[in-house]
Amino acid sequence: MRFITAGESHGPELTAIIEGLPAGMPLSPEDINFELARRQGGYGRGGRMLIEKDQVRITSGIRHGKTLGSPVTLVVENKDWKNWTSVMSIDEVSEKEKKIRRVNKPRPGHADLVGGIKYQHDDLRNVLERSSARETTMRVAIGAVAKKLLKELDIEVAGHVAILGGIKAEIPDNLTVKEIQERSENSDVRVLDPSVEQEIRDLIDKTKKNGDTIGGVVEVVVGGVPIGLGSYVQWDRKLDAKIAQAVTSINAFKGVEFGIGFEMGFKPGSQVMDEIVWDKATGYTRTSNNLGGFEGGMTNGMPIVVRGVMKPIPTLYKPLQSVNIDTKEPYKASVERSDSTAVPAASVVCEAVVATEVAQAMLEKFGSDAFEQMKEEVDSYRRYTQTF
Ligand code: EPS
Repeated sequence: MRFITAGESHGPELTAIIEGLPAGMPLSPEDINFELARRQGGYGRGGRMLIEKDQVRITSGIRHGKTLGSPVTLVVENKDWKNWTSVMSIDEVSEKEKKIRRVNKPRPGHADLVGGIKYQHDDLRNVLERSSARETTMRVAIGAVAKKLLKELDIEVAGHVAILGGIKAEIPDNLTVKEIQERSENSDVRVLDPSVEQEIRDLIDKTKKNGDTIGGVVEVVVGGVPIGLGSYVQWDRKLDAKIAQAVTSINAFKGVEFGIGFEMGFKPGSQVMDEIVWDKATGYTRTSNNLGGFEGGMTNGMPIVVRGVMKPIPTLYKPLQSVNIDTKEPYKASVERSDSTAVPAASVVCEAVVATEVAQAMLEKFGSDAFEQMKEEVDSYRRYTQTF
């Protein structure tokens, strides 16, 4: 399966094309709209989310509720476009009109300056329109399709916020993937620990009042994964490496870890490796999951546990020092409408990108022309791994 996304933040539409889905897989716009709505929620979102109500239009690849095996095209309209028709016009506009909402004071931490230098853009808006996290809408739409495929194969994905603005939410032991889904869904900051919710909301309010922003850490758990997705035989076939790339490709994500992650640097091997047990009912399992479900770049059958860190959003209402690219004079950076935090939404995006990588790995390992055939192969492989 491969995919590509397109679209500017204030352009007419966002688009994604997905190729390589098996034929005969059930898929409806509701499956995708459900995930799009989840991404739009979360305490701390800015004014734009009051304008948008993301709804997908599927324009190819589905007939009578099932995939055809042909490319699936997804389109989401930007409702805000009607306020930007001249600024974002496809057609040439007058020199005077070109100056409206021109960006010439790059924001530190955003792609503005480097993108402008690289693509020789006189107006840095040409950079920020595409480098905007609006793009994550389509990553979530693609992820919704991936999640649908995984769900049909008894693989479940859940995400939650582990840290927001330095406030740590407890992660109770032994929760099932379903329980993680339910708990984070019931929290407007997507934490599993309700006792810190108010403290987090207060911090978001205070941060907003100060014209500042906060980041955090999100965690995604994938349960029901067969043993042996990905491969140790070549560097670019390791599934944990692919997931790491996918996570750090989300806007503002700067780091990723699996299982107990960077804590491994503080512990001896005897406290890190996950001991192997076998049982007739469950096959091979582990007594712990410190490695987050990966050995040698392959899934080991334990839940995948991956965390990503999101930096605070670089658009600050209390702007930082920057330079005017016209005069080279020191200047305060441009202020664009933004969110004080998007970490709860980012946990939904992280679920989507991880699901996309796992779905791709499933399609690589199992016959992927016809979905019914794929399901049979997955079932038979699961029986094989249990008795190996
Ligand atoms: C974003 C800035 C804001 C966010 C946007 C990402 O948009 P605007 O400039 O229109 O207010 O709301 O996120 C989305 C639109 C979205 O759908 O998540 C940015 O600069 O990255």
